[in-house]
Amino acid sequence: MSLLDLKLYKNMLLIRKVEESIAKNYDAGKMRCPTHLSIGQEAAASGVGLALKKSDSAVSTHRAHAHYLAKGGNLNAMIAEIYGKATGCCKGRGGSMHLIDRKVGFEGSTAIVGNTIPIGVGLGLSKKISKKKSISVVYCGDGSVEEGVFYESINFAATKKIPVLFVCENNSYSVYSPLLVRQPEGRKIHEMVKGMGVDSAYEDGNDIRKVYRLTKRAISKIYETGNPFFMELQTYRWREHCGPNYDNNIGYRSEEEFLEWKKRDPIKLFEKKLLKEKICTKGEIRRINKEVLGQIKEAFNFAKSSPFPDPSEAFDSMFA
Ligand SMILES: Cc1ncc(C[n+]2csc(CCOP(=O)(O)OP(=O)(O)O)c2C)c(N)n1
Ligand SMILES: [Mg+2]
Repeated sequence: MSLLDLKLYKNMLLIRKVEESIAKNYDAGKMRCPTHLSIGQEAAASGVGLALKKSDSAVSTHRAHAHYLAKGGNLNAMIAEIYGKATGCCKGRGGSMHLIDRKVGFEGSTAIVGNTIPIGVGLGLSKKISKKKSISVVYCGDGSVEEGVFYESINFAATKKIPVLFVCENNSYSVYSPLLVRQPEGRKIHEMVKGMGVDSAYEDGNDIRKVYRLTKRAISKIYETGNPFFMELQTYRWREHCGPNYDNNIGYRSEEEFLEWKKRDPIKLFEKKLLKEKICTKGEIRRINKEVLGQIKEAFNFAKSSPFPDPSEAFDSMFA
C-alpha cells in the first residue's frame, strides 16, 4: 500500500499547491476567467481519480481542476488553459471551467450546473454498446441534485443499466446557500438515489484512503452488476465559491464552521498517518513538497511564456 499512499499524497499536494498558486497569481489579472478552487476538497478528487484507468472517461463541473489533475491531466496544459494560451488543453478557448483533454479521458466540464451529467451517462451508454471494459464517471456537486436533468439522468442510467459512477462532492453549499435552505431537512442524497434504483454509498470525503477504497469497490460493483453506482462524499470548500479569497466574513457561513473543517485538512491528516505508520519520513515529505513546487513553477513559466491562440483559428475545431 505504501507506493499507492505516496501517490495519493503527492496528487493531493499537487492540487492544493497548484490552486494556492492560482490564488496567489490571480489578482495580476492575466487569468481572464472565473476560477473555482477545490482547496479543502482534495481527498475526494484524488481518491476517486487515482482509482480510475486512463480509458475510463470523466466529466466534471465548474470546479474541475482537481478532477482533471487526478485523472492524469497535464499540469502545464491546465495552467496554460487558465491563462488562455494556445498550449492549453483546449487551445486557450475554454479557461478554468471548460477543461477537456481526451488524451486522458477527460471529456468535458462546464459551468452550467448539472449540464455534464447526461453527457457522462451518454458516454457510459456508448461504452455499454461497444462493450468497452471501462466506465464513465460523472463528478457533480450537492447543488446539481436540484436540477431536473439530474433525475432524468439517474433514471435513465438505472433503467438502461449503464456503467456510470456518479461522484457527488457534498460540500454543503451551492454558492451562498446551505443545504438546509435548498433541500428538505433530513434528506440524504445517497438514500434518495437508492430510492430511484441506483445503489449508493456515503463516505468521509476528507479521508483519502476511504475514498479510494470505496471507489475501487464501486467500480467492481459496476462491472459485476452492469448497474450504475452513486457515491456521496462529504467535504468542505475552504475559499469563496468563485475566486481566490476567503469569505467567512460575509455572513453565509461562520469562521467557526470553517475552522472545524480546517482541523480536518485532508492533506495534514494523511501526512500525520504516513509519518505515524512509518510509510515515509519528514525528509521525504519535504522532498515531495519541493518536487511539487518545482513542477508548479515550471507550469506557470510555461503558461506565461506560451503564445495566445491565433484569432484566425477561432472557429476551427478544437480537436483538429
Ligand atoms: C443551471 C445553473 N444554475 C445556476 C448556476 C449558478 N451556479 C454556478 S455554480 C453554482 C453552485 C453549484 O453548487 P454545487 O453543485 O454544490 O457545486 P459547488 O460549487 O459546491 O462545487 C450555481 C448555483 C449555473 N451556473 N447553472
Ligand atoms: Mg456544493
